[in-house]
Amino acid sequence: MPYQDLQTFIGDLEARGQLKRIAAEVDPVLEISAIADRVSKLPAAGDVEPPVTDPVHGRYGGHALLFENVKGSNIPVAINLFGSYERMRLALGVASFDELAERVQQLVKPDMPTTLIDKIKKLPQLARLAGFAPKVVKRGRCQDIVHTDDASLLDLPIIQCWPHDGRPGCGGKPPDDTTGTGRYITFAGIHTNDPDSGTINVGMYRVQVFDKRLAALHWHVHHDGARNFRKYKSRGEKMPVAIVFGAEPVLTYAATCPLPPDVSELLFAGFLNDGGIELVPCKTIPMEVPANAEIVIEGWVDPEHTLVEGPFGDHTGFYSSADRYPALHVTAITHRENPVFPATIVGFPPQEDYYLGKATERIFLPLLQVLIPEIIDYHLPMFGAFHNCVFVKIRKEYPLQARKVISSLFGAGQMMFSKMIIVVDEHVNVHDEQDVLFRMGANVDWRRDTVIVEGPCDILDHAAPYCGTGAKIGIDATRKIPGEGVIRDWPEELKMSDEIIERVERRWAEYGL
Ligand SMILES: Cc1cc2nc3c(=O)[nH]c(=O)nc-3n(C[C@H](O)[C@H](O)[C@H](O)COP(=O)(O)O)c2cc1C
Ligand SMILES: [Mn+2]
Repeated sequence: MPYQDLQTFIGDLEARGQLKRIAAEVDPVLEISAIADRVSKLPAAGDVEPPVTDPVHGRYGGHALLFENVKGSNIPVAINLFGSYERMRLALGVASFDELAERVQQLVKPDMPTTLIDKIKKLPQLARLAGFAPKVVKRGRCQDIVHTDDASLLDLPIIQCWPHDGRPGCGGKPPDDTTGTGRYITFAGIHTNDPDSGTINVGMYRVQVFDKRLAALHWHVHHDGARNFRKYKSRGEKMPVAIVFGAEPVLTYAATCPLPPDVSELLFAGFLNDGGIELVPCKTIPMEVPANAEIVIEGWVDPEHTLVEGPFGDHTGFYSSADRYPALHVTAITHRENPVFPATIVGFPPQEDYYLGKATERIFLPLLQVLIPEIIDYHLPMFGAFHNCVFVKIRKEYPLQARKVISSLFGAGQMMFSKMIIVVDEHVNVHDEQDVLFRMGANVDWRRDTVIVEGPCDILDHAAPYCGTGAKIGIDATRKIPGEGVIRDWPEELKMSDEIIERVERRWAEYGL
């Protein structure tokens, strides 16, 4: 079973030699970030398990870090906890991501019960599904200590990641009413709800601190937090928001997952946890939060009040521009007796977020296959920073099937942000970047085999002509067959005969090589 709270996870990482404590005093402004950035580029701590097919596996990640002495706060800061394949696997409590992919596949398998006996057989499975729903309990350690009138964001060890963060004018819009500190909450689950259904959404969005009780919430227009916000705004009502640090590590991961809008991350975390997440009611807002969390910030968003948020050194490797985002008015901060404050930084890859993305790549493959069954596998290369590049391997059975896959991906949830999709045939190793780019070089006629379409883009894509919209390219690097435009005789790929390969294998020692 996965860890039930952040500190158990931290303790186990330490026992496994995956975590280092830093006793020296460090500044939350830039210093922690610079250390974490450097560590994330070191070889991964511990023994590297071989089965992962990613060339990045083991090369980066260093250790998880626990800063015990952070200037200006008595709360320690944990960073890079999920920042390697090994730690990401531990956070999810599995031996490999494929184990979870298999469980997801079982869940979506379209074998509807037809007979009464079949229905009865399915009952235990349905009962287990019901067991994944969150459960409300009376007391939670996240409320050991409650600050209301004396609550201050400035008491938390909130970090500044990059030098121009929160300084409009540096790659952003000119300053106006910004008094932002440049300090950002970076690794928390932002709890909002749908005012129609009450369903709680948990999304990981950065939050800039402006003052003791004022912050700005950077949820992208395409994400569920923004969707819930629009509903409150259209009702003319203020919106309750809770910012949650820690809790079950599977929930931190779930907050980054591309789930459909009406599927709560709490339910998905319950599935990953193999048991519902325990929740407690907040003290000052109508919202429920994980009982096992370290720290919770409660507050209200006034739909008419925005702040100039950003710029922020982002996972693209560039600063994302300043823009107006909703203001959060803090009403309470609750926490455990001795809490730990989790943070992350994003920047030039690889960083911690790379491994969160890789877990999602594996775990969500079965769901993508329900939508697009000819997909055998896919790979999001590190240099693509999630949205810039996707390699897809398909079983091609009819002309222009790669185009169909490209169009489907441009319409599939958060895959719609993909800026470049390269499709290859089933015998290609889609995780081998050389192999994929070799096919692209060899098999593509740029006029015949590419498609450029306009559509929604990632908000952080600074090359897109407008914020959030632009062009994406699909590249068909598969072998061409009749019906796919003008093709001459398509040559066979080189392959030695099996008989000779077998002979050379048998005689290898004889050659003295
Ligand atoms: C470290 C990290 C930081 C992120 N920061 C943001 C952010 O500031 N704003 C945002 O909209 N999405 C951000 N994301 C992406 C969302 O968490 C992700 O797309 C999630 O699926 C959104 O969930 P939702 O659709 O329920 O809102 C971040 C992801 C990670 C891993
Ligand atoms: Mn969601």
